[in-house]
Amino acid sequence: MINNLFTKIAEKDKRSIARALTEIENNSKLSEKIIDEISSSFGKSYRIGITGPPGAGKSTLTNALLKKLVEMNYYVGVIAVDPTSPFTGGALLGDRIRMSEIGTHPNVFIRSMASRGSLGGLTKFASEAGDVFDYAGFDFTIYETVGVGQSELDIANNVDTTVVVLVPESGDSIQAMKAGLMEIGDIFVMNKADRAGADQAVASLQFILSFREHNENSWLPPIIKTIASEYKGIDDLYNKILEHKNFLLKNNLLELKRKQRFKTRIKELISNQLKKELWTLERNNLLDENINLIFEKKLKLSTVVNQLVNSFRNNN
Ligand SMILES: Nc1nc2c(ncn2[C@@H]2O[C@H](COP(=O)(O)OP(=O)(O)O)[C@@H](O)[C@H]2O)c(=O)[nH]1
Ligand SMILES: [Mg+2]
Repeated sequence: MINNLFTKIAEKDKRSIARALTEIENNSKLSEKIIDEISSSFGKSYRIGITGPPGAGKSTLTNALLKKLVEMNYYVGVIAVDPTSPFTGGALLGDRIRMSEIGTHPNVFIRSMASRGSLGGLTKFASEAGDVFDYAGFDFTIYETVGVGQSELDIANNVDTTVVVLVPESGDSIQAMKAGLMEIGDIFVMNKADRAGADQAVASLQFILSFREHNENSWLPPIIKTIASEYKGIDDLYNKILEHKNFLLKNNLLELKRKQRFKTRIKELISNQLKKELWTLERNNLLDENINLIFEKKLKLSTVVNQLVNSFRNNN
């Protein structure tokens, strides 16, 4: 049964891919088996993160990039983690129709996620979904995320190239700087270049980026002007993504990044497992009692910590 599922995924069967993603998302009984199988083949699918403020044009850009990749006969998986995304039904009808059009193309698989639940769960799902696309033999995985919080930084750690999308509105770059987007971008896109002030916005972004730490060996993030709604600048974006990929390959950074991601994931899984085992009802009760004793100055904090750690160790 499950072997049949893997065969089907490897044949890029959309229903089987969807099924695997659902099992993983629901943390079902099968999910562990699926993850074990698919994570053994990681490496082929190139992961692109597209992030930026709401309304910057991330979905429009994703759509345009999808069109370009499909024209080149690539297979692409998309994970959209954006409550306002057309993928999740939050935006204008026109966008939604455009998106679902490309979504029915045989080379494209789109999965949307509302950013509910824990951040850890979100990034776990995002990276495992990437593994499913990888297993299916997809060439690219695109993640669309709203760049406003920690989850985006986590997702940036889980992709190979991070594209930060901004628009020529006053203060947009400053906002992005505050949100930490300046640090994570490998490529910056000034979208809506049809609007006034695009060149000034690029210049001020360039100025801000010049403060980013770099040396002669580091990648200098380019800024690209696009009009995503008119499919303009998309070739540039595509070429810069490939350039960044080649840069990573040339410097042996791609494999390093992937190994690092894998290590972080395994560590997280172990921490979660240990946490579950540690915080039994018994130890939770013990902690409650001891907190009172700390308040009454009858116990030291470090004593309580050591006691709990030791009780865990002795039981294992
Ligand atoms: N003028 C202009 N509008 C654009 C451009 N790209 C996207 N839009 C529009 O901006 C709005 C928000 O785009 P969307 O892709 O949903 O942004 P997201 O929230 O970042 O995903 C939509 O109405 C798009 O049609 C562009 O390059 N120029
Ligand atoms: Mg969107």
